[in-house]
Amino acid sequence: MSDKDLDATARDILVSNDRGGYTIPTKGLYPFQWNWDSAFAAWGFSTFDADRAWTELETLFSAQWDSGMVPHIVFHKEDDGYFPGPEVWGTGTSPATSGISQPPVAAILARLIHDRVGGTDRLRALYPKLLAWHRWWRECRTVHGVACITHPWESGRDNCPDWDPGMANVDGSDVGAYQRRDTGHVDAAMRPGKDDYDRYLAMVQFGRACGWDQATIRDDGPFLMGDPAISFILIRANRDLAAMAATLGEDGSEPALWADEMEAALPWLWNADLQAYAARDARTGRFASNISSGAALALLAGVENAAMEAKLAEMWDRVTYGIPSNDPAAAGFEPRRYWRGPTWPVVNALIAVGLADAGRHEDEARLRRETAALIRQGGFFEYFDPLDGTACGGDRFTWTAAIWLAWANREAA
Ligand code: 9WN
Repeated sequence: MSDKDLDATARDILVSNDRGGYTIPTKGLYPFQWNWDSAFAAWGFSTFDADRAWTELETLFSAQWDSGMVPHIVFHKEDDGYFPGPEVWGTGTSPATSGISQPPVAAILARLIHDRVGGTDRLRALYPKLLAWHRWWRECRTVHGVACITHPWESGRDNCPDWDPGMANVDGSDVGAYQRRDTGHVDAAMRPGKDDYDRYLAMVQFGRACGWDQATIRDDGPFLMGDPAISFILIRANRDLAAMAATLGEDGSEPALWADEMEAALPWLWNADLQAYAARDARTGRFASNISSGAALALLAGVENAAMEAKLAEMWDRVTYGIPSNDPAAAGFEPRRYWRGPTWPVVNALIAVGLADAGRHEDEARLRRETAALIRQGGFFEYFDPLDGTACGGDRFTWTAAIWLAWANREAA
C-alpha cells in the first residue's frame, strides 16, 4: 500500500471508530472512550477535521469529575464486550466511568493541535478543565513529590514489569469469579495473565468499597507506585499549560511551579543500580528492576541525564523497531506480551516530540522511520514486536492511525 493509501485508511479508521463525538480505541476489544487514546485520536483528527479534533477532547472532559479527575474510561453506551464494565466499577457517575485516571497527555496534544489548526476559543474553554485535572494529580496522586498511580491501568502501561514490586503486595485471592472478555478478542498469550487480573480486580473492589474516595485510595489502597512516565508527562504537560496561559492571556505561574517542583523531586525515582529513572513503590521504597519506556519519556519532559541517555541508547540498539516497553536485556522481556517488551507507536510519538524540541533531529527521524516501517509492513495494529515487527493486539486501532497521520507519515510529506 502506498503512503497515500495508508493516509486514506488511517482517516477511515478514525471515522469508522467514531461513535458520535468520541472514538473507541478499536472495535470489539475496547468499545468505550479511553482517556489518553482520545487525546491521540484528537491529534489524528486535527490533520483533516479540526472541529472533530476539538470535539474529541471536549467529549472526554464532559466526563470530568467534580474533583477534577478525568476518568480512564467513559462508558457512554452499554456494551458487554469489555470487562470490567460500569457495574464492576460502580462509580455512580453520569455518564458512568471508571474510578481511576490515565496519563495526562491531553494538554500536550491540545497545544500541538492548536499549533496545527488554531481554535483559540476551543482551547480557552478547555484550559480551566485541564488545569483542574492537573491540580487533581497534584492533590490526589503526588507522593514523594512525584506522580504516583493507584492501579497499573492508571499508568496506561498496564502490564509493564515496572509495576511488579507493587503488584506483589496486592492480594487477589478473594475477588470471586469473573469472566474476562479481552482474551476472546486477542491471543491470550499477548495479554496479562489471570494472577494479574485477580489483582487488578482487587484494586477496583477496594476503590468501590470506599466509594472512590481518592485520599483513602492513595493512603490506604493496595497499590501505590511512583511512575516516571506520568511524572515526565506531567512536567511537560504543565509547561505546555503555562505556555497556553501566555497565549490566552491567563496567569500560568501555577502550572509552571508544579512542573518545576516535580522536576526537583525526580531524584526520588533515580535508580542508581540501573543508572536510570525507574518506577518505585511509594510505600516500601522498592524499585522496579528494569529500564522501560517510562524512563525514555524523560526526553518528552526535556529532562537530561547523560548516564541514562547511554543506557537508553543501548536499549534502543537492542531492537530493530522503536523504543521497547521493556529492555530486551532484562530478565522478564517478552517481545509480544502487553507492555513487557513490545513497542507502541503512541509512546514513540511522545518521545519524538521531545527529541524534536531538543534539536535531536537524527534520533527523531530514526524513531519516525522505524515506527512508519512497522505500520507500512503490519498495518494499524495496537502495538508491535520490536525485534521482528510482528503486528500485535487489536487491528484498525485508533491511536496507531492517529499517530500515522499526525507524525509517522511525515517522511512522505
Ligand atoms: C485498560 C485502550 C487501553 C489503553 C491502555 C492499554 C489497554 C486497558 C485494557 O487499552 O488498557 O485500560 O483493558 O487492557 O494498556 O494503554 O489506553 O486502548
